[in-house]
Amino acid sequence: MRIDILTLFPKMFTDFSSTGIFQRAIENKLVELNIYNIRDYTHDKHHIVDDYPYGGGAGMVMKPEPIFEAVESIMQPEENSKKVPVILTTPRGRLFSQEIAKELAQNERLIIICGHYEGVDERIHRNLATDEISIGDYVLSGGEPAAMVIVDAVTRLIPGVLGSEESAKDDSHSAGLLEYPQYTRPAVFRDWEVPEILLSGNHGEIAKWRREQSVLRTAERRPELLNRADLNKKEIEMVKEKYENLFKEE
Ligand code: 6GU
Repeated sequence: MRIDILTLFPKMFTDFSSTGIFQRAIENKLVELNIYNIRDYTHDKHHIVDDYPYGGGAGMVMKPEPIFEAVESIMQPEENSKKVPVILTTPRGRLFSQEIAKELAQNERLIIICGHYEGVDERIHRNLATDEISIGDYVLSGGEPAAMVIVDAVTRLIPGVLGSEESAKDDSHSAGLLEYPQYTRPAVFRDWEVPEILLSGNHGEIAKWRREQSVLRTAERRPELLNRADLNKKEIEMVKEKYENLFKEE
């Protein structure tokens, strides 16, 4: 997958792309990450990328010309450029999720424009972006951290990016449930013991315990996720039972 990021702060991406799974994914040619400085697509002496909002008000607005020019120039050699999603990171976008990550991972190319919270000219929203994504209900001063979140979540879904030992299939959210507790050695640390079942070697029982832990943890912390999770009758009973018990103790 080729990912092109348009930003006013290209330096923010240097460590990001040269660390951990990206470095390996890039070396193995599974991912190509290109960072473009929007300022390089201006033609005036001062390389101006923002301007005052028409109608007045606080803050500056990102100008349309350099962003349109940047997107059009990096799409240039591509015959199927109409199929390349152009994602604008913005707090008013659709809320990012594992589902959206899976959807984006199907593409051969992605273009991500890092917006800034004062806003980008509406013509970028309407006539250039094909998708608008927010990573949560809070305000960031720029879309760069959001772009990193999207790129991280998407690239780890590309076949071959994760080694088998890092398999993504048990991760929190992949089955609509939070992840079960993980332990490593030592078996006893400061009097805190690893649950006995994990030392038993009984893989069937371990899998059962983990699933149960995932369900209970999700019920406790993110009950709204349970509606869409695939629970069987026994699991639904278990959640109800535990919740009743919790209420009784209080
Ligand atoms: Cl994508 N951008 C900004 N500026 N703030 C955000 C966001 C994005 N998602 C949540 N808050």
